[in-house]
Amino acid sequence: MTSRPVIDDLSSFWMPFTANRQFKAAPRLLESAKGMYYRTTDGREVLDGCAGLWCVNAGHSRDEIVAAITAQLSTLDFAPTFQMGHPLAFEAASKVAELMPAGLDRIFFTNSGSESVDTALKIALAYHRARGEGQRTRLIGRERGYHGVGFGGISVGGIAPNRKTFSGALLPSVDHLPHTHNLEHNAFSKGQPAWGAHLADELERLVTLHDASTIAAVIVEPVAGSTGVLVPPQGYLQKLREICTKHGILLIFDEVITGFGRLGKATASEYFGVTPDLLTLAKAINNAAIPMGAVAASRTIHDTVVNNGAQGAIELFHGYTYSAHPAAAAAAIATLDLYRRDDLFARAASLAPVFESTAHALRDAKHVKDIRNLGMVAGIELEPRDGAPGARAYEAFVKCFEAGVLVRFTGDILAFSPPLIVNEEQIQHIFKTVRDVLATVQ
Ligand code: PXG
Ligand code: PLP
Repeated sequence: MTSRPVIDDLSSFWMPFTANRQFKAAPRLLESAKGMYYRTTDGREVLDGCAGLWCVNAGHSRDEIVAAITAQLSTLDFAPTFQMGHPLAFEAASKVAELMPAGLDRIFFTNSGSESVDTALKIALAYHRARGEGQRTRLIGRERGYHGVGFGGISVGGIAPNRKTFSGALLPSVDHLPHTHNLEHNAFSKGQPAWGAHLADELERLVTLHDASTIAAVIVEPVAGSTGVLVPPQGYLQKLREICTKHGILLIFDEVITGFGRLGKATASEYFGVTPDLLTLAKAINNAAIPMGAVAASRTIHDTVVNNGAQGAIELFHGYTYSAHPAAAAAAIATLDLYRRDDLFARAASLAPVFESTAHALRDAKHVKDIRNLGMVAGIELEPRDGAPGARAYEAFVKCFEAGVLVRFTGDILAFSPPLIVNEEQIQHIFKTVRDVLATVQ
């Protein structure tokens, strides 16, 4: 591939979730990618330890996906899906539905995880209204939850900096469960921690406080990703499911990160054996080749909303210009075929034990305070530097990048979620690089 000159004006692009001034003073630019590797604008190979942003589960620039998108763009670039359709939209929905837990086979397409979350919250309200319980408008999220950046998502979300600036304009009638993270009880847990299922009982407290008749839905990430890999305690999700069912509250699993093989099954729902009523997707749905997200709804929810509309009337006043965009739909079909052909979810399941032991081998590395993992996700929490929270993990992230390994960091937690095509040697290399880097970090 020919190298283009690095652009010298970085000022126009206002970068998302970035320290803009710091970045532009010392940029890190990626120019191409193939399989497990990025290539930087200065020609260095960087092993991808986090699947881009937890999204490129089949590895980069896969020929089958690229070919599907290219062919689609020259055949049908765009078609409306408001009162119109195109075949790939329906085919992509059927393929997604096949991978969902039994009963969640009605698929609403969006363009991102944030849109999926806001869509799921709105569907929950629409469902209750359609069945004559329109007073159920309260939404329950969880501390430390990340549900994207829409007003709905930050309202149910529980990451303080994402909410603070906008606190006066968040949705009314929202409450939060406590998060499940507890190092006193669960430090260095491998897989699901033993302690903490009782934290789901806090939902009963919120039901008593607000009354079930006011609560529409509970939304949680089955495994919280963005906030630093928080693995649910054994039995916790089952309990949440029981309490929601008992009180007629919808359970939404935000599977934007866990969707499509991250835990070794298509969904976390399948992995844990707990079925929500609504399930949000994005990221790996089409290997992140074109923006796309989706909400999988139970047939009951779909039928209640759709069958309650008057004949000839729109049943749900919601949708995006690019819902089921032809190129995104083509990419999704090609991606889901690829996952199946290469048996990537089973591959993730079979790599998970090596991934776990390799991650936990860093227990005695400098600054390490906790290591946690499930499937092909791991988090390494560092002792924060005195008076400078986040600075140590940032330094580790930059040094790893310079050493040729891309990791994510959030606060003082390093997160790992490589493409599912990763091999054992690459897993060893990722964690060895982190160990070596941590030894040099102040
Ligand atoms: N829900 C969950 C559970 C997510 O992880 C979103 C919603 C929002 O998706 P969009 O496509 O609107 O970004 C996410 C996104 C990180 C990181 O490094 C995580 C996300 C996005 C960017 C960075 O932890 N998660
Ligand atoms: N703003 C304006 C003025 C619009 O016309 C539209 C869509 O028609 C939107 C926002 C929403 O855009 P999208 O459908 O891509 O979410």
